[in-house]
Amino acid sequence: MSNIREIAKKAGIGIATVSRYLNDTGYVSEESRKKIQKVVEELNYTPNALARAMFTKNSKIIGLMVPNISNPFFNQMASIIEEYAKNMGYTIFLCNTDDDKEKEKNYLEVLQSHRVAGIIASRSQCKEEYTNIDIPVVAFENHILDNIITISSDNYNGGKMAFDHLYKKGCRKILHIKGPKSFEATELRYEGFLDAAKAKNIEIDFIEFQSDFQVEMLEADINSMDNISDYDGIFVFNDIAAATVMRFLKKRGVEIPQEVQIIGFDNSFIGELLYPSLTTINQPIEELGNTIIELLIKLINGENVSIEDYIMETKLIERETTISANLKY
Ligand code: XLF
Repeated sequence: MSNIREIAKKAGIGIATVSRYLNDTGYVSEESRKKIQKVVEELNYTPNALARAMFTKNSKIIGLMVPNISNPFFNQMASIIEEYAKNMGYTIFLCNTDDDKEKEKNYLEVLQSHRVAGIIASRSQCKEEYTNIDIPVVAFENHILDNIITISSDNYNGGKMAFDHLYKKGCRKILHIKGPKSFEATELRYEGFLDAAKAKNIEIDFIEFQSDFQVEMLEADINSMDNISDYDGIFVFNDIAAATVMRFLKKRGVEIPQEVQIIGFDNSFIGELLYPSLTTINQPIEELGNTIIELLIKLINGENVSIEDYIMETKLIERETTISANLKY
């Protein structure tokens, strides 16, 4: 017998009413409330955390939606958020959306029905779906609605830095491998990169990847690039895609950085594990993760938080995929 049935039977009240009371989803007379509460106490009914959350409307669970958990950047970020949340007494409910609007919509419903205390929406593909949500939400990278805070790195400036670095290292025939159009962050990287190139009168070739990390997809994108070795500099929109590009080049016998220099974006842990190690633009993952969860908890606690864009500084991390000397032309 389920708990709810047991309570209903003992209290002599319909299951629907008990459910309405426990879930706070509709009218229950004062008399029935008292009866149900009495049975709850008699049965020593100890709801699990989730049920307690439904019961008290005050869960200590935070829904963390990530677009791609197999991307090292997002698994690093999830760990940082989890650690901070744990120290504040919260548990993370992890949802992997795969950048899929339908999956995100479903998770949003699940999180609401589980009465989570707050939601972190990373690289959201939805907008109006968030309109009537009465749970605090913060966004990472993609903007959702005007009343939702967005946190991100300074992607535009990061894109500029990536170009300036390749240029300083002597690259003149440059390719940018950009992210999908629905990623606001990588669109800004692309714009920053292009603007910096324009300022130096350099034409950039570019191609667009369909995903930020699904090996088969990245490899399919790369395999269509016959002339990739014609370039002397490549800026790839994130580190994990840069790793795939490096593998492809090395399989073709192209020397990195002697023949082509590569720069990624993220400074996630894989950059240092690659050979040669990856020059990249640092996103301050720790600061981003901590800011996201800190702001969300403030909102949960009803503290005053300014609704604006929170943008964290990016910086260049020089490693072995770009040459060590600055070339002067
Ligand atoms: O959404 C962007 C694309 O990929 C994100 O910041 C990342 O760089 C993480 O790898």
